[in-house]
Amino acid sequence: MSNAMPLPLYAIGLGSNRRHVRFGDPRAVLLAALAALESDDIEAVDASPIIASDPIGPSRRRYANAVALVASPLSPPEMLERLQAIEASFGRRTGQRWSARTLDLDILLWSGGTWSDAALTIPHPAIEQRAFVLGPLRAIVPEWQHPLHRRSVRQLAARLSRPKPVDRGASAH
Ligand code: A4P
Ligand code: MG
Repeated sequence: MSNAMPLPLYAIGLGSNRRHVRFGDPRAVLLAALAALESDDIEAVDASPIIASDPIGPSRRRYANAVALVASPLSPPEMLERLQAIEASFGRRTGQRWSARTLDLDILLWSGGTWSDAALTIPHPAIEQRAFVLGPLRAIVPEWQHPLHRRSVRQLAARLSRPKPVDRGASAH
């Protein structure tokens, strides 16, 4: 019976742009985070290569980014809670107060489709705008259909990297 249903799949986005006192540079932080994700109830299925990406937003430091594909019976809120516990365990610098997080873990996609409550939105709303998400995602699940855009990860990545057409809104009529 327990094998009747495949476990839900989650695509988890990993990002870091700070050194960790023990693990080292952001790339090493992500390797440690990938290992920390695995547990009794989270099975690692695949992981993308780790990429270096230019920062989007206020920070000046370059990021390391990756995406992990995991199988887990956890519900989305339970998965978020787990990810936040892992983030917290990476966020502390020895001998100091809690500092800026070294690790950001986001739920990007879930095989159950969509989820929306005050604390959690799946798919992650910024996927389609972020090359540092779509690139690693395409490396492991190119055919995964985004449940709202009805396009595959491969198509979303191609759209993002394509030069934008000139807006001819007014003259189009
Ligand atoms: N939340 C809602 N939906 C989700 C979801 N699908 N997965 C809520 C995870 N969390 C979700 O997140 C704030 C709250 O979002 C959570 O408490 C949860 O209830 P956070 O990670 O604590 O805060 P944040 O990091 O400020 O938000 P977010 O959205 O993760 O930040 P961003 O916008 O992702 O900014 N540039 C590059 N190149 N690479 C990066 O990885 N990352 C950021 C982080 C900015 N620029 C970057 C990168
Ligand atoms: Mg986050």
